[in-house]
Amino acid sequence: MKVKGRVSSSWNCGRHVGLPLVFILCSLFFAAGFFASLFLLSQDASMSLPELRDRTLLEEEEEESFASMAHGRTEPEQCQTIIRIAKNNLEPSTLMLRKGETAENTKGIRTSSGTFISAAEDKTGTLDLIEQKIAKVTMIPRSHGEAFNILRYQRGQKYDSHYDVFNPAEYGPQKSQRMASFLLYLTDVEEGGETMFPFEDDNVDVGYDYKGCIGLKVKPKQGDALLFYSLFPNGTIDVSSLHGSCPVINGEKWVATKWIRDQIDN
Ligand SMILES: O=C(O)CCC(=O)C(=O)O
Repeated sequence: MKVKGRVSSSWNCGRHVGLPLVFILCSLFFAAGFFASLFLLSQDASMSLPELRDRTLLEEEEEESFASMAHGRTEPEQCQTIIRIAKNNLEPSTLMLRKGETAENTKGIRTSSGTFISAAEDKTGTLDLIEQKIAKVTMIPRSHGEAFNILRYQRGQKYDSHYDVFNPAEYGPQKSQRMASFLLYLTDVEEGGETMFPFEDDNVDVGYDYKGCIGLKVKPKQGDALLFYSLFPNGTIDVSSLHGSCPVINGEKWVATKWIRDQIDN
């Protein structure tokens, strides 16, 4: 009771300093809070992901994170080179089909264009350098990586949420699995085109509309890279790795994806 009395007396300062001053101060506090929250909301969601670096240097708590980011580690010229070599070979992106699925009944799920290029095919040596860096940060040998899938999303194009691993119960027996995915953003995107993780941090919503653009959204920025794992060390699927690409609203999105398998990729 005593404490209560003291608190209420301090809040009654309006009687001494006058209501107009109290009103002005309250308005100032409200405005400051309002603009601070707008500023925080406008921050890139990737800020909450730990920095991607040599994994031996990760703090214990960061090791538990399912995804991490590297900011601006690839030069704009290198990004441009990759786009230039991919540009003339683009074809509509395809999907691995589950039992019962056909190209027709899955139309619209993945609407980007893309092409596969291995580091050996790139005479400029750019993909070779990037592949070396990927092997270093993931500590998984290059022989486990598939060829780069270079993707272009134009306005309105997207990839609905999906897993990169192929659950044998849905896709049949698999020789190996995509255990990790490394995405290198080759362009900024004016609006939209975020990589989204609807179930980030095990925040699983079974009623989720898998076509929605929700959850943790990573805004593409040229030269940034995103790494996430789809399998736990015991080989089971991490549900948090559900991800997709929100539709591009303005601009064009280019991204180089490297899928890394749990076995040598032939
Ligand atoms: O484009 C993206 O941001 C995500 C790409 C993706 O999900 C994939 O290639 O599996």
